[in-house]
Amino acid sequence: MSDYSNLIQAILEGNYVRCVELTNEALDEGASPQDMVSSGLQAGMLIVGDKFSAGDFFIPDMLLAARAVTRAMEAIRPRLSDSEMPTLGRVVIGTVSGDIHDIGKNLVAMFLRGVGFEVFDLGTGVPVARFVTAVKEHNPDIVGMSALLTTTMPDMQHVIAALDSAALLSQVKVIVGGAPVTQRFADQIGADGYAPDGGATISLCRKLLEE
Ligand code: B12
Repeated sequence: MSDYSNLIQAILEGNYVRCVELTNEALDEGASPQDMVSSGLQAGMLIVGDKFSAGDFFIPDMLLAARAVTRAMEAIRPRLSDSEMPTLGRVVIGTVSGDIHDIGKNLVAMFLRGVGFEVFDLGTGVPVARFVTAVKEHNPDIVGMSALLTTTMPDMQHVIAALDSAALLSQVKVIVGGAPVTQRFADQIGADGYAPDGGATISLCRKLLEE
């Protein structure tokens, strides 16, 4: 395994030019693309997530780091087939029906992609039935729902009930989030987890997949 400390430093600095340079240099020197993704890019993004959760990083820092990782990933992609791409798991995510807020949901999706989850983003105003068909289509490990309105939060429970009726609930872990959502609400509706931000969502998803 190579030393990716410079690459990780460039990610933390949000320096995408340096990040792509270091990626290409390492590839030219024969570094393994898989190793670079998992020990370099994903490892760097995990640190970014922790710093965001700890309040040391803010949304702009996170966006810059995510851009650096995305650009480096673009350089690596042609050298990896889909099956070689290290993936931590599959996540279907969407904002529930009647709700058009997507900034937080997009951030969460970006965080998860950054650390190596395969994310299927269903967008906003996602009807209950669409979550169910998406689980059948994509066979995810995790279903994530976002709600920013107190009036749309109850839909999360409807999705859980619909997954249960379709006998799909035992196959997935359900996580919920959004400004009005709390751990208490998540427990009440029978969700498997709640996270207050993107960094915490990474830890939550990793923990749920270890169970
Ligand atoms: C931006 C915004 C809008 C934008 C949305 C743009 C967009 N593309 O998203 C616009 C202007 C369109 C909008 C519209 C409306 N809005 Co608005 N909006 C906001 C505002 C100011 C910020 C939301 C935001 O983006 N925050 C930043 C992100 C990063 O934070 P976040 O969403 O909470 O996400 C983080 C976490 O919650 C978590 N997370 C989020 N999703 C998920 C999912 C999972 C699975 C997990 C684990 C974690 C997680 O991680 C994220 C990243 O750290 C909030 C105020 C607020 N303080 O929340 C009001 C707010 C949510 N809106 C509100 C309202 C009322 C509306 C409208 C009804 C207004 C109107 N009368 O038309 C409409 C709703 C239309 C609809 N049907 O949805 C109210 C809701 C009140 C309530 N109690 O329900 C709020 C609270 C404002 C207020 N104080 O009154 N809004």
